[in-house]
Amino acid sequence: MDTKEFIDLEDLFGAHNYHPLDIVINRGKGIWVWDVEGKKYLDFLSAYSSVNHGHCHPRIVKVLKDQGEKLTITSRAFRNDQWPLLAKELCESTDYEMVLAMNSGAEAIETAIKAARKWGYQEKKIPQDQAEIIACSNNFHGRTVTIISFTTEPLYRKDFGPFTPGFVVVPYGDAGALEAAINQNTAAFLVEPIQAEGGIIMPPEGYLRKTKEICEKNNVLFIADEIQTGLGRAGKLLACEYEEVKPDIVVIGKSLGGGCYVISAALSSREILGLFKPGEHGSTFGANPLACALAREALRVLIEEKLVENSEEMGNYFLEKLKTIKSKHIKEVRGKGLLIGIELKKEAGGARRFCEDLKEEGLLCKETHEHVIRFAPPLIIKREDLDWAFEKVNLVFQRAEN
Ligand code: IF1
Repeated sequence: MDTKEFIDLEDLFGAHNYHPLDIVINRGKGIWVWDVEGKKYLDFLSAYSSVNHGHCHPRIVKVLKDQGEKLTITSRAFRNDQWPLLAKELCESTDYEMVLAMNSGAEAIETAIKAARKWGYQEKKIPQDQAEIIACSNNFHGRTVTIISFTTEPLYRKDFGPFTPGFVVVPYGDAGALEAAINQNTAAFLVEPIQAEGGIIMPPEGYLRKTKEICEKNNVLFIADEIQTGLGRAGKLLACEYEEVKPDIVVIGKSLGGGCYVISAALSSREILGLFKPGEHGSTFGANPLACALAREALRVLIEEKLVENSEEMGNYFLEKLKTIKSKHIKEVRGKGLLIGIELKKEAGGARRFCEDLKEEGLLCKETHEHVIRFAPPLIIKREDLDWAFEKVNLVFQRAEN
């Protein structure tokens, strides 16, 4: 079957909840993917940071095979031999006391919300059903009904109500607004260290530290959504490290599964996660031995191959190179580590056409929020591959000048 046949089939039987670039991928290796016509592309999106280790990393695929032949799913009705080891290794490498594993990012965010509410009632003594959680404008935390209850993007909400109460939204980047929104029923503040989907938006310097202090002063939990920014993507193991902030709860996902599987987690203290009692929360697949074995190897690869350091170094290198592009269409180039965005001026006609052009040149990336081209290559990427990518990006912008 060729590209068109696959697309027609997908459009006939698959729900149209996405508008993908028209490339049908059937193979990946490291930073490269191939389409069904055999054409090779540099993956500059990494499945939204799920493939930080590169496609089909040999060490991770080996664990997929070995564990896949040994034991995969047990449910939490029984214990398995991988979860205790992952829990220990994850806590030790992030300096947290306890972890709760789920599957998707949205489920781990839901877990953090439930933990914060429970803490609010049991520890902070908020009256039943009165707990409030403060989130930020322009946030992206997932797609469940509760999570879209506090999105500010109409597209994610329209026709999906009624929504979950108990959320308040304040402008992202404005610590004063957070302080003003806190009351005696506030259980937590939920924030992304960098808003990735929001357009690679970085808050003003000091914002995370300042909001963390405000939370501490008011006995409010600080929850960081590091699903996209964490595990090296933004150049640190956790992006909150840039401001030496240790969240009360941190949520990770995406590349925790090494690009081979799904697993997410909420990490916190014994005081907070210890509040969950048997039966109160869970998931059939959460902490299954296949996911845990893969996450263990993914963590080891991340550390042993120094992917966090590489992300910081290569990110700085590429960001500086991008800043040298002369184009009437570029408003700003910004990012941290290998999470980089080029914001275009409104007159540029949207980021989509640039992504289409880059695809033709063999570079796969995706627009976010109409005017931002997002670059997020696998963290294993080397300087010469970034040089190659830069030539393509530069070419596409020079062509668009006329
Ligand atoms: C889609 C974007 C990325 C996330 C943060 C939680 C979640 C995500 C910070 C939920 C998920 C995804 C979901 C995917 C596209 C994607 C995305 F385009 F929306 F902006 F990555 F940048 N917190 N992000 O980024 O995690 O439940 O999906 O595992 O929904 O189309 P999930």
